[in-house]
Formats: sequence, C-alpha cells, structure tokens
Amino acid sequence: AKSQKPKIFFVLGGPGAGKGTQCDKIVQEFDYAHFSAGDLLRAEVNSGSEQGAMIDGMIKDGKIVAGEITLSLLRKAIDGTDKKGVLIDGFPRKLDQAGAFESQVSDFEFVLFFDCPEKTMEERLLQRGKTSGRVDDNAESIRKRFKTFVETSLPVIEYYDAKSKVKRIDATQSPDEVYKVVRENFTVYSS
Ligand code: UP5
Ligand code: MG
Repeated sequence: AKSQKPKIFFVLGGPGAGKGTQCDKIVQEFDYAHFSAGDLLRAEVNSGSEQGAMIDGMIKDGKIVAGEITLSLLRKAIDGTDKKGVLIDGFPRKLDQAGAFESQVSDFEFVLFFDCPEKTMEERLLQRGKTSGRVDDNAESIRKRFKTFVETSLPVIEYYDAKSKVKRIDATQSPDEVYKVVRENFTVYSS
C-alpha cells in the first residue's frame, strides 16, 4: 500500500529535445519513477494487443493517440509505484489531455519544458534513427511530429506558462550541461 500520493512532474518538449535523456539522469539522483507516455504506447504496440496496430500507425504519422488510452496506461503505472516523485515524460500533448489528467488523476508540481530549435532536434533524431528502430525516426515522420508539436502540443506549454507552472530549460547544450540546470528544480523536494 502507498504511504502517500506521489508528486507529479510533467516533462515536455519537442521530439528529440532530450526528455528521456534528462529523465534518466533525474531518476538516478532523486529516486523518482519515470513514465514515458511514448514508451508505454510502444509497449502496448509490442504486446500485440487489439489496439496495438492502430497505435503504431498513429506514432508513425506523428499523430496523438486518443487521450483515454494514454491516460489509462499512465494511471496504471502511477498506481503501481511507491516512489515519492513521478516524472511524466511526453504527456499531456493536447489541452484536453491536460485537463483530463488534472481532474481524473492528480494535480502536478510544474512542467519542465525543454526548449530546442527544430534544426537541432532533427539532427538528433536522424542520428538516433540509424540505430533506434523507432518507426518515427525518419525524415518524413519527424516532419509530421514537428507539425503536431507546434500546432497541438505547444498550446499546452503556453496554457501552463500563463499560470506560471512552466520551468523553461535551454536544451541545446550537452546532456550534462542541461542536467546541471535541470537538477536545481528538484533539490528543493529532497530536503
Ligand atoms: N540527445 C538528447 N539530449 C541531447 C543533448 N543535450 N545533446 C545532444 N544529443 C542529445 O533524445 C533524442 C536523441 O538526442 C537521443 O539520441 C539522445 O541521445 C540525443 P531523447 O532524450 O530521446 O529525446 P526525447 O525528447 O525523449 O525524444 P523522443 O523522440 O522520445 O520525443 P517524442 O516526443 O517525439 O517521442 P515520444 O516517445 O514521447 O512520443 C512518440 C509518439 O507517441 C508521438 O509522436 C505520438 O504519436 C505518440 N504519443 C501520443 O500519442 N501520446 C502521448 O501522450 C505520447 C506519445
Ligand atoms: Mg522520449
């Protein structure tokens, strides 16, 4: 049984901004749980479930999977952890998903937003695509992912920014340099 509800942190940023890389570093230092919505969806694809093929197609097209699906995967993951902090990586990607999470699952502490120009993100993703095996790490899918990010996901950042809930991080430096800034946002919780 859980002693208390975990603190929730949203980790957002464009495709290839470094969300997963920085979350890995955070969990090493702070002993939090890290749930990547994209990883949970890819696991669903690999499970061969009924909705797996549909999800795979959406990911390849850079489209956002129905919020109820992602939300239920995340809820299950959060319910199963006894860590005191949880990083939600790559979700919410749409305004209604943000509202649904807040009303149905939990409130959150802040949004960590990795700010990175498309040129840099594209270079990183094309490089990773040589070995990642991800269906969306190709030039055409990357273009679609950027379009969805700008049109649909950036408004989530703007919405929370207007409520002063966003910590904006320059994501263009090396992973270690970026992490120096990232970690400062979490030390306050570990005292
Ligand atoms: N790299 C990282 N940081 C670097 C740095 N500072 N300097 C140089 N290189 C750096 O990094 C990407 C690559 O860059 C890696 O090779 C890394 O080594 C290097 P990574 O940390 O993986 O970046 P990340 O932001 O996590 O990139 P990712 O590709 O995972 O982001 P996306 O947001 O595109 O992918 P995600 O897995 O979140 O979603 C995939 C798809 O799932 C979505 O397009 C969508 O179709 C679907 N989805 C939903 O429908 N709903 C959801 O809620 C979530 C996903
Ligand atoms: Mg990722």
